[in-house]
Amino acid sequence: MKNIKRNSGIAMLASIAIVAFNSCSSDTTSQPDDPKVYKANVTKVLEYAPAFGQFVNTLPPYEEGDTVESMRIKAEKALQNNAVITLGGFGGYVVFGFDHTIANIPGKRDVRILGNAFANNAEPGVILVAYDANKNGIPDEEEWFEIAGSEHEKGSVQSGYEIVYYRPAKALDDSQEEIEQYIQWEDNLGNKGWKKKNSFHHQSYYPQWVTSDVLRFKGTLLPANATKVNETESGWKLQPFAWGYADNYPNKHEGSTIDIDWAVDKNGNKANLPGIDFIKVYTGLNQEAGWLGETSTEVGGAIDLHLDE
Ligand SMILES: [Ca+2]
Ligand SMILES: [Ca+2]
Ligand SMILES: [Ca+2]
Repeated sequence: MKNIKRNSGIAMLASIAIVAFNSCSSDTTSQPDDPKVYKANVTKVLEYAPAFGQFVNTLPPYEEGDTVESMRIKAEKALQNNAVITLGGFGGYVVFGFDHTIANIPGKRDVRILGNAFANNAEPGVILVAYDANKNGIPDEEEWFEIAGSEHEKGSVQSGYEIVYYRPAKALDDSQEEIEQYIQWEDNLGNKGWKKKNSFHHQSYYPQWVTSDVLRFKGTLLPANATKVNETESGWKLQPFAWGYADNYPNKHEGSTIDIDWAVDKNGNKANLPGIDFIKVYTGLNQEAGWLGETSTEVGGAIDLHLDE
């Protein structure tokens, strides 16, 4: 009896050892990056740098003592939870990433970028994508490619556009002068003027954690999309572009998705990326639409459509 037990015990130990060996060897041969463990949504924000805007300092909220880094963390938490952050006027941007490479599946759209667009309220942002080709965990300058959307294709965009905004010197007193002549700006096409404040948002529109008195942005300027229909509160319509921009269609609409195949290099040639690790979105319009104020892209995360399936 004793011997039999002992033998079966040895046999059991041997089989456990074999199982352990097998699982060990299968671990080394199977894909270490099993797609099921990855998150479909944004996991990190690398940079948050809005321009001026009526939701700046509130989406996400600025508090006394906040820094570039603490605001980056607030933006990161917002995107992880699909809460929107504002990018302010032209050029303001956010750079975010994922815990895996989003595959570029041929013939399919790959990523949905979330915003807060609704009918007649499209505030299109330009999208750039980066594949971490050198695997150093950061998007290097030469790894960025622009998504060429419908307006790029039509040739109605202005590339190499640059704008400068100056910190407002006036006190926040909601006087008529402050409302009309709030933030001074100029661009590299010789345009300049004042960005207005409005009667709905009383906080500073200049990012309060930024120590510089000047905000500089450059990128591709999209054509104006606002039309004034009448003088009522709903009288301004911000029409969406056909495809290829952020905060341009409601989140469930196909228009909020992009195909990585739309990415092009600086000469407009297809980038042919196998996938992407990082996305940058910046406000693409320098436009003010009456009582609506400045047009500002909002971002609320992004979804890998292949993991979401
Ligand atoms: Ca694709
Ligand atoms: Ca890199
Ligand atoms: Ca918006």
